[in-house]
Amino acid sequence: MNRRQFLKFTAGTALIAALPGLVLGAEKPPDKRPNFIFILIDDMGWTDSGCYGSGFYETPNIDRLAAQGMRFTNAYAASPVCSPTRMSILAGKYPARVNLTEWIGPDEWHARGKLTPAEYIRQMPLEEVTMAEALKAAGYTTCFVGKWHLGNEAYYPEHQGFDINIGGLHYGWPPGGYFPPYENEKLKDGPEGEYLTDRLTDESLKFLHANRDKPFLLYLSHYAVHNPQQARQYLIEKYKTKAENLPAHTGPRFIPEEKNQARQVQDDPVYAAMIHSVDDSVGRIMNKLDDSGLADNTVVIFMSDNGGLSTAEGSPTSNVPLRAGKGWLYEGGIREPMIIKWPGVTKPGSICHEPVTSTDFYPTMLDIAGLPQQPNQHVDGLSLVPLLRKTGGIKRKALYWHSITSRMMSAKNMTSLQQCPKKLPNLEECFTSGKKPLTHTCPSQNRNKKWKN
Ligand SMILES: [Ca+2]
Repeated sequence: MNRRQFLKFTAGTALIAALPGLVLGAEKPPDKRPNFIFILIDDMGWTDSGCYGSGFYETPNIDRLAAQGMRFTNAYAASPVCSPTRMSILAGKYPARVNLTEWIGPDEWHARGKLTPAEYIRQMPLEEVTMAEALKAAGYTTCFVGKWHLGNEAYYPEHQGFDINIGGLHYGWPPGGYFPPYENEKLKDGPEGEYLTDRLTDESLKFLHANRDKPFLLYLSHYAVHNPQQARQYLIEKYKTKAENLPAHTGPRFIPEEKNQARQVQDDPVYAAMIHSVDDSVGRIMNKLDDSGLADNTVVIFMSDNGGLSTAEGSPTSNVPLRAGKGWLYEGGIREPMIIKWPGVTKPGSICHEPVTSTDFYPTMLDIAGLPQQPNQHVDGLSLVPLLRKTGGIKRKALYWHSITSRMMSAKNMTSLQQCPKKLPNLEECFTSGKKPLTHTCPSQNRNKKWKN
């Protein structure tokens, strides 16, 4: 070995010592950070699935997710309508804190009677560091699929931390309906007969496949089961037959709710068919996780953004035993189905009765990912990890709601406060006992007052 050869050898040895993986071609150790799939359903009511008590809708896959994870019985949306709850999930703040206290739409759609709608902002501000931005900054690939409804194009998902936006618009419903043409500039039309819920699932599966080797956040925000009520015909037929064979309903089909009527029975075939397709979506996602080996390292969260539509716009579902539904600050408007599966941590089939709310996801997901909390951002959220691990409770004195809404469903502006740890009514007992559940709601005197610390 001459001097030149020696220098080359020693330089190479030094490099090998410094970067063994690079020089020897060893594979980079796999990134074991957990993936997240957040499945948000629009307008799905607390009792709209089998595991939450529906005897009409068939949801074997949502029930399977519950059987594999933890099901919450006292989980709340921060608002009884879409946009505010969506902001609360992504920003970890109560809607009143940022004054996004109403679903985003033209003023005339909110004006009711002699009341002037209170002011509210028409977008989630870009200054909010969203859950997606926090995960993206930590190296996660982030994908948004479905309904956004948090501002116009300047505020779309791609400006709020999502690498990919499939179908997310300022609309609060599918502008072209559930079949092509979708009239959605963020989603190319599929073939005739394609169903939107299935398509959004297809897109989600493609994302999962393409990103299976790196940590990701998939935020699948279905347009379903929001109006318009449209579903696959063969499923409608299935539930028509089922409805016709239900035992005769005893008692009123509707009961008064102020100037409205609240549906008391679940037997709408189209709505059932829409729920069925949502359930199929959950099943296909879970199967994909199983088939691709991702299931053990992917946290799956399931939630709805407000209560079931039971007192207006066709009233396709019932939230009994809860009072009222979407748009109201009674329990039917804000209590939600919520399931979290954290593989290896949540005990399969476990149930949690602790009151939790939609602002809690952000700190919870950071905690699960091993990322630092951002207390200045998710100021109204608490990490649910002690509940998921069953190592302790969460320290919260009360939950708060404030809704400026003066709309077709609730004629009043309302605030609500739920004291914790005050014992809540056990609503599962209500199923069997027929007792009328309690509510914690009162009219607001300060409809245009900003949240104060
Ligand atoms: Ca909604």
